[in-house]
Amino acid sequence: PTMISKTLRTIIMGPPGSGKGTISSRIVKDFRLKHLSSGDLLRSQIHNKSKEGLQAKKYIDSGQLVPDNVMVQLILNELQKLKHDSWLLDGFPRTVPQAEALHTKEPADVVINLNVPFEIIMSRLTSRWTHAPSGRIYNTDFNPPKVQGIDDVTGEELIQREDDKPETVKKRLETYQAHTEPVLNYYRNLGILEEFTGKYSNEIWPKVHKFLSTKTEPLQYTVYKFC
Ligand code: G5P
Ligand code: MG
Repeated sequence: PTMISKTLRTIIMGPPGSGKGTISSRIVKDFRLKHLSSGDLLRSQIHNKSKEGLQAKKYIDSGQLVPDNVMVQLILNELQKLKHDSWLLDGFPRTVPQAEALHTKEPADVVINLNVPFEIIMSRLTSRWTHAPSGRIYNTDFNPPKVQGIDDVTGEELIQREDDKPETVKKRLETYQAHTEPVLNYYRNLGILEEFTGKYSNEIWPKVHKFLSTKTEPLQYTVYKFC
């Protein structure tokens, strides 16, 4: 008999620097899900100098949230293109009104929360290097590029995100506590929140893989050395 595979709609949440991008790239390697990162999308809009990008830049650079109406429109528009796909949404929703708008139009099946202690986040972000066009992430301690300052895949330059300066990171963490933590309760009440606690992505990853494998067939399981 042919297996009928239903689409799986997933959200990944967690404070800034908790490893959403890191875990997402592992998920899309091992499962048939399309990754949509609100931050990567905004940064590519800024790079292309689009109207939304120019509007968003001042909020991002100061560690504040882009207004809900802009974000909701942007993300729902992208999700329209993924109607028949399984997806993994990273960085959205970040406020209760965003969560409500998403729930009305494109409800998620599961929400993964990365519960990483605040103390260890600060140093991660200040040593992060990013390949802006693809969103590929490196860290001078955790996963350095083969050549310093250069993307492994394209050979292009890596940049430090404008909002990874210590003062801005502090502001982002405050914004998270004020606006995004309440979203966890929203999903807890819907009964679809799954929490993963740990200090390291390599500690969290096997648990995420195991959990997602109960929801959809994995393509493979990639093991990462613990460090
Ligand atoms: P973003 O882009 O969504 P944040 O702040 O939510 O930004 P961020 O910073 O991208 O999240 P992350 O994806 O959770 O963090 O973490 P990551 O990049 O994978 O890991 C962070 C660093 O730690 C990397 O260098 C990685 O290599 C390293 N690392 C990972 N695991 C480990 C480990 O185990 N050990 C060690 N030592 N290192 C590790 O949003 C940016 C802005 O866009 C706007 C807002 O202004 C926001 O501030 N925005 C929105 N505004 C309104 N509504 C929305 N929905 C919005 N979405 C975005
Ligand atoms: Mg990210």
